[in-house]
Amino acid sequence: MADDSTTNPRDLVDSPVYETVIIGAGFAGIGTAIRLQQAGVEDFVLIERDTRPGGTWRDNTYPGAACDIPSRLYSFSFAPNPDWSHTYSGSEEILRYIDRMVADHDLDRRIRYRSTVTGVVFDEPNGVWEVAIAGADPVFARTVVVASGPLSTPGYPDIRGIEEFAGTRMHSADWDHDYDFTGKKVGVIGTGASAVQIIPELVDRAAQVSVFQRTPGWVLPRLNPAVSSRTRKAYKRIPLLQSAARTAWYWGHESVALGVVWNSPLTRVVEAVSKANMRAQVSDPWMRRQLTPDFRAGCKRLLMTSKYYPALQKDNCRLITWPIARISERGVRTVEGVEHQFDCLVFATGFEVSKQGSPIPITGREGRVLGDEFARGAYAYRSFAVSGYPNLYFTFGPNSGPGHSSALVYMEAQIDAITMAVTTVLRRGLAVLDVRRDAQDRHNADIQRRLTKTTWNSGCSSWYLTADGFNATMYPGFATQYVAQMRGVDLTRDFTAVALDDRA
Ligand code: N01
Repeated sequence: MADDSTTNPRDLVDSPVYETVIIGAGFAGIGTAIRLQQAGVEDFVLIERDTRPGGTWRDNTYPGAACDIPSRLYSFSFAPNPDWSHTYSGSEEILRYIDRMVADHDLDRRIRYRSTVTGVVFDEPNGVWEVAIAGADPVFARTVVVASGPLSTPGYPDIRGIEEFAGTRMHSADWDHDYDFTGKKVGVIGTGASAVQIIPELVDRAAQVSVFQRTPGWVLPRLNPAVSSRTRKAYKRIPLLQSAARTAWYWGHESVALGVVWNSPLTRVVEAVSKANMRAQVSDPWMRRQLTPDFRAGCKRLLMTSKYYPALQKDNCRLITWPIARISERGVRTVEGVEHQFDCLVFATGFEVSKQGSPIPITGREGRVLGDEFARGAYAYRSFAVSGYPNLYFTFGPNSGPGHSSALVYMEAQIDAITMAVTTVLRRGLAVLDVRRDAQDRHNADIQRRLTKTTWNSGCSSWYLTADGFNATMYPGFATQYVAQMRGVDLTRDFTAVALDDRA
C-alpha cells in the first residue's frame, strides 16, 4: 500500500475504500444508513450476514413474538408510521416497517447480504479499517459502524446433557416453523421476556406444556387495543397528531423510570401494582408463592403481558420450579429425581452477551484488541466511541440500554451522533477522529457512580451484569438525559483529530 499523507484513503489501497461500512442491517444499521444518506453521505455499504434485513425482528419469529413497547415509540421519529394496527406490534408488522424504510430510502442496493464480518482491523498507517468477511475479500472503510446488535447470538444454557436430547430442540431466536406442535409434549426452559410471549401460544397448540422456571419475574399487564381506522386516517392527515401521541408515550415511560431505573420508594409501588395484577390473575396461593419474585422490580427486565398467568393455569400447562439437574435423551431431569419426557424442548434462555459490544473481534491502534481491554467489562465514551479505535462507532455500545423506554429512542440519539462524526470527518478533511482517553474515563466514572443507585445493581443476576457484577449494559437515567448526553458529544473538545494533510 502506498503511504501518501495527502491522499484520500480511497487511493491508498488496491480495494475500494468506502466512506462508511455499517455492520448489520437491523434497526440500527438501517437507521444509520437513512441518516447518513439524508446528510449527503452516499459512499457506504451495509454488510449483513443474513439474506434479508430486519435483525432482531427477522430472527425472533417465535409464536407470539411482539414488542412490549408501544409502536408509536418503538419506531424512528424520522420515519413515522401512521398505519400501526395496534398499540403494541407483533414481529411481522415491525419487520414490514423495516422493509418499508429500506424500500422508501432505496437501501437494498447498498446491502451486501450473506456476508459475515469476521474481524475488523485498523490499518494505522493508512487510517482505514479493514473489514474481513468470511469467504470473501475484505472491504476497507474510513469509518466503521458496529450495528450488529447486543442480543444477536442465541444463548443455550450450560445444562449437563443438553446434547443428548433426542427430540426436537429449538431456541426462541431460531424457531422451527415447520414443526407441528399439535398433540406434542413440550418443555420450555426460561421465563424471561421471550418465554412469557411464547408460552401462551404453545399452550393453545400443544398437548402439554411444562414451564421450567428458575427465577420468577415481575409481571405488569399489557393490554393491546387495536388502532381504529379513523385514528389511522387522522394520523395520516395530521402528522402532528402522531408526534403528539409519541410524545405522550415518551413522557409516560419517563415517569415509569422513577420506579424502575432507580431503587427508590417508587420501586415498591411498581411491585405493589405487579402483586395486585398477580392476585387478580392467579387464584392458587401455591402458584402465587412460586411466581413471586425475590428481587427488586426492574433489576431484571419487567415482563409486560396479560396472557402469561392465564396460560400457566390452563389444564395442559405445568409450572415446574424444581431446579434442573440435567437434560437426558428423553427430556429434563429435575433435582428431586423426576424425569419429565418431551417431544420438543424450547430454549427461551436469552442470548450470548458479548463483552466487547459485538461478537466481532476488533483490533485498533497499536494492535490493541478490544475484547482484551474489555475483559473485566466494556466501557466507551458516551456509549458509542472507544479511545484507540478511531472512526469506529457502536450502536448499543456500553451502557446504552434503557430499562424503561424504547430502545429506538436511544438508538436514534446514537445514530445522530454517528452521523455528526462521519460528516465532520468529511467536512474537515480528517483522516482520524479518536476519542480522548480522559473524556472517556470521566464519562465512565460518572456512569458507574450513578449505576450504584439503580435497580440493576441491587442484587439480582441478569444479562445486564457480567459474572463479576459489572454493569456495562444499562444507562442509569432518563431517556431525556441519554438523548442530551448524545447531543452533547463534543468532537472538538473530547476527540483528537488528525487531518489528512497533517499525517506524518
Ligand atoms: O432472555 P432472558 P429473553 N436453567 O435472558 C432462564 C429482549 N426482549 O430472550 O432469570 C434454567 O431475559 C433465565 O432464568 P434466570 C429484552 O431486552 C425484548 O427472554 O437467569 N433457566 C430466564 O428466565 C430481554 O431482556 C422483547 O434465573 C435458565 C431465561 O432463561 C432480552 O431480549 C421481547 C438457565 C432467559 O431470559 C432477553 O430476553 C423479548 C438455566 N441454566 C425479549 N439459563 C420486547 O418485547 C437461563 N435460564 C422488546
